Amino acid sequence: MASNKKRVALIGKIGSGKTTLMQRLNEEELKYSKTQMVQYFDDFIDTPGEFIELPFFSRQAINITMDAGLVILVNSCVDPQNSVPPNLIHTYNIPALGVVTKTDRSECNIKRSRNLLIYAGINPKHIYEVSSYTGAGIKELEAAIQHFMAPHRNK
Ligand SMILES: Nc1nc2c(ncn2[C@@H]2O[C@H](COP(=O)(O)OP(=O)(O)O)[C@@H](O)[C@H]2O)c(=O)[nH]1
Ligand SMILES: [Mg+2]
Repeated sequence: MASNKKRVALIGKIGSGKTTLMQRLNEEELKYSKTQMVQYFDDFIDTPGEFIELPFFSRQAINITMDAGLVILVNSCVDPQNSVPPNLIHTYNIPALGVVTKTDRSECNIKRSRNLLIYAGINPKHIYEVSSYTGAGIKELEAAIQHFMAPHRNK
């Protein structure tokens, strides 16, 4: 039977680096534009930050997992402000990874990001630290994505 769960859903606050990360994982040219709606790609679902910041969108935020085999919660290490509710990730009944982005920035606080991801329900063993600009940590993240997505993509 064909699987509907072929995609990786990216969630996280506005400006956390979801779209840029997706472009890096897709090896696209990096260009900035704010994600205004849920966008489906071959391998990814990109979502606007409002999804997790505004309770109004929480149902749509759950719906995306109908089409995703993995959810990635993105947190920028230069953002001191948390906006993710505790244990948010447990509302998704699919595997989840946490990704700390922008590790190339000098004011980066990785420990704070890790704590916020754990607070959101991410398993500390499933947190990856990356820079979409330099490519640092991207290989390790790709391997983890492949691990979780292989069963869905081979169907
Ligand atoms: N220094 C740095 N900036 C980044 C990185 N990833 C994203 N950005 C910048 O952060 C801003 C928001 O990124 P974007 O991907 O649009 O965030 P989104 O709202 O979560 O989709 C943009 O100006 C990006 O160029 C990164 O790894 N390093
Ligand atoms: Mg975006």
